[in-house]
Amino acid sequence: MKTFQFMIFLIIVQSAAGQIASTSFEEPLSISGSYTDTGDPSMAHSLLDNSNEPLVNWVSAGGELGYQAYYVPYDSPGVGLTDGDPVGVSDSVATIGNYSDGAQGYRMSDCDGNFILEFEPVDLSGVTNPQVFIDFFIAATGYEGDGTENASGSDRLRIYVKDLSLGTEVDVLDTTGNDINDLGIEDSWITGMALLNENSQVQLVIEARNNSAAEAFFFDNVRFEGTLANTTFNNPEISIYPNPVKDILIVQSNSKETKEITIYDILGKMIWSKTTQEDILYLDPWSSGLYFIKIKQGKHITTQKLVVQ
Ligand SMILES: [Ca+2]
Ligand SMILES: [Ca+2]
Ligand SMILES: [Ca+2]
Ligand SMILES: [Ca+2]
Repeated sequence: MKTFQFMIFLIIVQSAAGQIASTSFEEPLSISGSYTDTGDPSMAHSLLDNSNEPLVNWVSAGGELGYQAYYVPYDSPGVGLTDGDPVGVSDSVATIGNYSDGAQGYRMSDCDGNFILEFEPVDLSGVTNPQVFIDFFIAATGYEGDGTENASGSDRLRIYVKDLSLGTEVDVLDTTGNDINDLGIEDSWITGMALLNENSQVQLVIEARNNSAAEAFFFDNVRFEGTLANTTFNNPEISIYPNPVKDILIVQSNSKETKEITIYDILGKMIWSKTTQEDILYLDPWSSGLYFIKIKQGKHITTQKLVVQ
């Protein structure tokens, strides 16, 4: 019961709408031409970037979200991406006229198998009303089959978000069960979206199956949005930073009075406590996630969400 009351108290936090993570595929260098897989097309494997070929992977440097590409063969394997295909980061607009945001996007064409793109997981700790958006463009052509078979005559596009905390999935788009041509979603940029779960770790995934140069899927402007808990205290005399925090937390105050600092886990269980006059706290290596920090200084008591990376 105490825990329950504690949680209600904590709902009174200032907040601000914002973008949590995004990519517009603008950071990687765009390289023209085809990508040629050097792996075995009869085996599922992660795709490697090759020199002087379009990049299929990206490691985030703190700006745009990263992503990793994989290939999964048909049940009866075809040539896959070993024959050289237009996939990966591109600035080519020959088919589409323009990208939906900026000069570059990501394309998946003539895969002769399944092209899987997994984005870097996104932490939704402390984010309320989280949502994901992604723009996609499906080139107008004669797709075959309804996508229910893992075969060359069964084109398919699925965009979904894995909730890594709950083990669930939510679709942004799934053409499985339909001939893509029957869905009326070709030849224009469409913004897909899905509602996500608060306080989860989530991962956007694209699964594309197509098998001709005319069959091409394009993607741009991926963004995770939501309302972020504010990192400033209601009490202006005390501030904490950074938040998210790794191991060193600064608790700064105008007053020189002793601070009683207590950290709780998400269930309201106290996991750490210290009475100090120092401003610098060296935190224990807790698992990443959402915590609450309570600071009592003289008559002031203030509680705030704390995200540990
Ligand atoms: Ca872009
Ligand atoms: Ca191919
Ligand atoms: Ca068709
Ligand atoms: Ca096809």
